[in-house]
Amino acid sequence: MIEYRGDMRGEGRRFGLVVSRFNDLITRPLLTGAEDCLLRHGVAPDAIEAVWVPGAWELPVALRALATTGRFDALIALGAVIRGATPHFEYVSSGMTSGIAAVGSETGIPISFGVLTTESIEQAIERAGTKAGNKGWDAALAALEMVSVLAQLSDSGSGERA
Ligand code: INI
Repeated sequence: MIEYRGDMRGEGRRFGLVVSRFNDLITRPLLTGAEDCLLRHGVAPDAIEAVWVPGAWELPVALRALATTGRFDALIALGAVIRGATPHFEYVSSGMTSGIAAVGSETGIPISFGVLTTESIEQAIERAGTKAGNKGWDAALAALEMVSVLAQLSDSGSGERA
């Protein structure tokens, strides 16, 4: 069996992060976690670019703009959609998730999903660097792995053996 497994080495790789300003009490620590993860895995500081957008709804269009620059090996989406009491949550979350998935599949650039969708602010805080870890860090780790595994697949050629 031939297996491909990504590593987490970030040397020479470039990452674009798109982060939502809505709920920035939560999204700033997600960004800090993602950046910290990339730096600790060897990504150069000037190979990380972060773009702020107003809210999670705006993430897909900014991700698409970054994807089409050709500058990035992977992108990371960061945001926090908190349910509260209105149906707005459902519209924002479903538009944002399907939009992000479409950008990834249409451009072929891996996009890590570091957007919290929670019932409460407390649940979001738990996932932004407190007792449930930091989902920004986790999303960055997934991006590193995807870049590596896609590079291996593209190096693997047609599969024909001499
Ligand atoms: N944007 C978020 O990122 N999180 C939310 O919880 C949220 N809620 O609940 O309203 C939210 N709304 C704003 C939305 O993303 C857009 O920025 C806005 O509608 C302007 O297009």
